[in-house]
Amino acid sequence: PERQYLDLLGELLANGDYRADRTGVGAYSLFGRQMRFDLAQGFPLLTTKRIFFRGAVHEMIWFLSGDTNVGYLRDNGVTIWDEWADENGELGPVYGKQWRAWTGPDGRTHDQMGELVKGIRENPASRRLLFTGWNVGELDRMALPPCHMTYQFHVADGRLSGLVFQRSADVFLGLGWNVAEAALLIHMLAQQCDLDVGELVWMGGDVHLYANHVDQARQQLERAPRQFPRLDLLRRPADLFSYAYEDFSLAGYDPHPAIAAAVAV
Ligand code: THF
Repeated sequence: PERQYLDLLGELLANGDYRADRTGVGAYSLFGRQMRFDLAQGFPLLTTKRIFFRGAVHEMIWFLSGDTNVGYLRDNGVTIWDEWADENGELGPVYGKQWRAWTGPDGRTHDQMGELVKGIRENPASRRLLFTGWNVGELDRMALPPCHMTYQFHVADGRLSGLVFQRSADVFLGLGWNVAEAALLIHMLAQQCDLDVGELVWMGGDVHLYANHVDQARQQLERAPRQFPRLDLLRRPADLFSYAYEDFSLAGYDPHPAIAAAVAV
């Protein structure tokens, strides 16, 4: 299963189209790729380099809380959003705001995540089980427009599957996190809706390898993937917004060492 990710890295090295990008770093880019992970077979956390799982859990809890200030993350030792925050730690109306309190034209707010849980429970055959962070009218106030911008869910045979559309994917640094967090969300939603986990379908638009990650990518490709770990939820919280870091238990995660790389801002 990790092979899909490694193949994508290899394809970027071989065929990525080089361009000067917004950040000034430069990147090799491909357009339109898909990966699929059967979550019943394991939790898709890369093993060819260690992914900071605790950080990913905290980021997802933070999104779900509706928070858009990096204070919570910093308090928990997660610094991944610091580069984009203003002097007060604010990021503008990014993910958490749109997921939990999208403001409509009449000024009413919409809790997309609350509605999603209700939708999965009450109308599992619906083709509208989705949420999006791409609020066009507020993009200019966001520190960064959402990368993993739209999620859709599907129930079949008692299993919950999820699809994420990511318009822009930093394949070496961010993608391992993005996949893990989408998988976490499916596990939480499935638990809350009394379903088993199904598939995670990841779809990328502009899929890229930053020029200063090329050596790291080659190093990672020399490593043999190991078995994915298993995720256990140790408690069933009252709702989707009451999970704590301690509720997530990873069994059998035996990755190769982390590989340091600079993030393009
Ligand atoms: N911008 C860019 N250029 N890449 C991204 O992946 C990205 N994001 C978020 C917003 N903008 C982005 C921020 N998420 C790391 C991980 C996730 C990030 C940003 C940075 C990172 O540096 N990870 C390192 C070290 C982690 C640590 O130990 O603190 C790693 O090795 O994984 C993607 O959504």
